[in-house]
Amino acid sequence: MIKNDLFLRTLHGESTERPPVWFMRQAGRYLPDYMVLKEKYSFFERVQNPDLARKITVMPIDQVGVDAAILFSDILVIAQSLGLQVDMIPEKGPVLQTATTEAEVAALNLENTYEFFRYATPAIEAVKEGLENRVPLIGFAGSPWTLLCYIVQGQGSKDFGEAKKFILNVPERAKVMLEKITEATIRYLEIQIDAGCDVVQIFDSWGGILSPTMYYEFSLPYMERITKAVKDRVPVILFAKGAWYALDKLNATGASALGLSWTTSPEYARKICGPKTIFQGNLDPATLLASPDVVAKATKKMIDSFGGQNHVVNLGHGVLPTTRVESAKAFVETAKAYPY
Ligand code: 1CP
Repeated sequence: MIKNDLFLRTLHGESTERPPVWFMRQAGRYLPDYMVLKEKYSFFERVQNPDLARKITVMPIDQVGVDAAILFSDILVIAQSLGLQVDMIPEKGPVLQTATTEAEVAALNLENTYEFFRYATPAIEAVKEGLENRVPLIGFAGSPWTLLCYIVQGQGSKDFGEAKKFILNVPERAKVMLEKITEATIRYLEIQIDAGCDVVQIFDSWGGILSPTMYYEFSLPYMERITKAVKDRVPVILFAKGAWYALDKLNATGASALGLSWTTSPEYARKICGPKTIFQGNLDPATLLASPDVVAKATKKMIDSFGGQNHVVNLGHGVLPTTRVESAKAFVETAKAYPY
């Protein structure tokens, strides 16, 4: 039914003629046409208005030729669905109403999930229409730990010290919060799948700032629950940035593929998980700041080091806002010209 199903075939473990390619944060950030819409409409208008969500999500398919689309939205919608105010401040990033006290955590509201996400179904249906079955659509959510980071810290941070202090000082309260986020996330992913998302990815962007012991207690079990809840419906990709030490355990969750950040070598990942695990990644996003010929060489070398097959070509984290379209295209075209 989907014309270019290279990405889906790879996630199902089939051997393919070449690796599929897409990149994290491809739907916003750097395309000039996106910048025009960014000037005109607020962030959540772009997410919730079906016509804008469709335009933005489809843009990288038409303009850079990737093999999969990722829904234009944000991981922080889960915080909104729990009743917290989220403001996207231009040039600064998100600022959230925090929840840290016992009463604030108890007030995180799971009653309103379906009402809050009423916008999502028409938005996703519009995106699917815009894609005309050309490529699969990836739905996504943040991991519960990564959401807790923002809900406790109230904004981005280099070390998320407040979030770590919270799980250390009041671990039981933290687990109440993680449970609620997990439940809201499962519901939201089900909505995305019902509306037509073909694959889902969980972004554990701040997984790698935890020690292994803390990771196994505060992140992994919740990612595993989410994976088990939806994996029989669509393939699940787990991207735990920097959590190289947990690859074996992430691999045992039943996820279809594991995303790798650029600080994990493909050789190491293969040694831990074996040749059958499907990896996604992992070019350093800063590489795309270089000239197109440098990008092409680095991309080819990266693909070589995965050893052929069972690989989705991607970056090791989101594309940087200053990336030039020519360099993004060189990345995509190198993957497309890579014969197995
Ligand atoms: O108006 C704007 O352009 C604001 C910038 C922006 C955009 C384009 C934000 C604020 N979110 C998004 C979209 C977004 N976020 C997508 C959509 C698809 C795409 O761009 O391809 C996705 C998948 C995300 C996911 C996301 N949001 C993550 C996980 C991935 C990652 O990069 O680690 C995280 C951590 C966020 C939080 C967030 N939202 C926005 C910003 C600037 C941030 C980071 C805040 C910080 O920690 O400093």
